[in-house]
Amino acid sequence: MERAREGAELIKMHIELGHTVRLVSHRDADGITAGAILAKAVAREGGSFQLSIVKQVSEDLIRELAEERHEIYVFSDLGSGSMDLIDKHLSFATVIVADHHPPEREGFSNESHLLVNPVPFGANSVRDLSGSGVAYFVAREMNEKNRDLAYLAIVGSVGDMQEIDGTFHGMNLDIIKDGRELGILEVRKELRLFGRESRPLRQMLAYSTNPEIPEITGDERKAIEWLRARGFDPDIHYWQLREEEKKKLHDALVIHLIKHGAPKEAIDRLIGDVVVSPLYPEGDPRHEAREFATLLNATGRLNAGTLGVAICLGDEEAYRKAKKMLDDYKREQIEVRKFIVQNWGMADEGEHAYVFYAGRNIRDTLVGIAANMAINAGLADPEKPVVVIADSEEDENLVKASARTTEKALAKGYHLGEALKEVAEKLGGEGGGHAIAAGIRFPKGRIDEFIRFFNEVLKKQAEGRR
Ligand SMILES: [Mn+2]
Repeated sequence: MERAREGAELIKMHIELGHTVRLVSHRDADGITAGAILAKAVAREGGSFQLSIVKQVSEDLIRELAEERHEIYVFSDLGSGSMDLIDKHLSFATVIVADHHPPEREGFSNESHLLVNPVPFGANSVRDLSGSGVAYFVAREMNEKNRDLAYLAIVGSVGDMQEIDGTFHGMNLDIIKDGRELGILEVRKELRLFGRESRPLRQMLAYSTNPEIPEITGDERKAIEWLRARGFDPDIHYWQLREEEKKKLHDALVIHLIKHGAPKEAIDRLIGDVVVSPLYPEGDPRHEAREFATLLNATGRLNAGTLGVAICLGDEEAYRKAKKMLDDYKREQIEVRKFIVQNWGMADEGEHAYVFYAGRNIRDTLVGIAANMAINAGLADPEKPVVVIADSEEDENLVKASARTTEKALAKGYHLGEALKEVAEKLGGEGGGHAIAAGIRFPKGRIDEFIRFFNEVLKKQAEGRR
């Protein structure tokens, strides 16, 4: 808290001097809420800010930020792993790192740089406080009024799954206390499956992956049957249930899980802390912390993190825009699935891999998702890797491809990242990645060669294994 106070003082001092506060935050829900909290706090003091939401800190990013020549930089939900880079390039400015990731060192040696991070003081970075929580305490030290940002801080915490075991811990509890006192959030003991606000019960159960519900996850018809047999309307939303109906549903699910031998851990986590906020109406994804966090995460992944920040700051237009983006994205995914299912006959099935060339029918950013769909939809033998290729949107002479496979196939000795790297060298392209998921770009005219080389390299890998 002492560090948070120092950070707050520094920010306020720079605001008084008329300096623009340069905010840089991570692009997940935790980072987006952290950025929003700090932006709001600066604006509340009459200051101006400039904000970026970024995927990660690199030396290039820090160099670019340095070229902007600001007097003060505040990093949130990132920066603790880049303290040396910050010292190296931003020595001329005040820098505050408000973060919860384990830091490189316990503090900066440069006197104008300040680390606000609970980890060196004994906090557990994955459950006691998130980046949004650190930002919240800095904001609260700037102005008592910023207590009204407690719900946003908890949305970030939930985004980082700090209550994964079913309850909040550490300094998260102080934030919850603030929010409760102000009447802007409530913690309930409820069903922790995703979709309390926006999914009908049949989908809330059928899409449940954490935990998986035996015989129901992945099968909406089964979910409907199961709900009807217990007297529930499958089309109703969880938030619409009366308290005694919620209790009845919880009991039925627990019995179902026990009957199917689910691990005790899964059963314990089924019911737990669920945070809702009366700031938003029931049925609105922003009403419940997990749905809010999921919406923000999606804006980040679609490179629209600042839209997420605007949503946090109460911009209704931004909220509508983000929802439309998400709907479009989901619709596009459904279309990709349809295309690949209907045209799978075009796939080249080699001895070691399937290669599916989609041309312009699948966007080059969705080839990885498409490859996974081919596996999950049962089109491909799960022991054979799948590659989906699409024309590059940036360069008409290139194609972009993603390879995906299963753990089962990896047991044969395949490493897709290494395979694509090797193939890329032969084709004059760029490739690489993980064993189970990898990508490549290469000249469009060489697809036939790609198919041959890729099968050959996989064969070599499998033989090396034997
Ligand atoms: Mn975080």
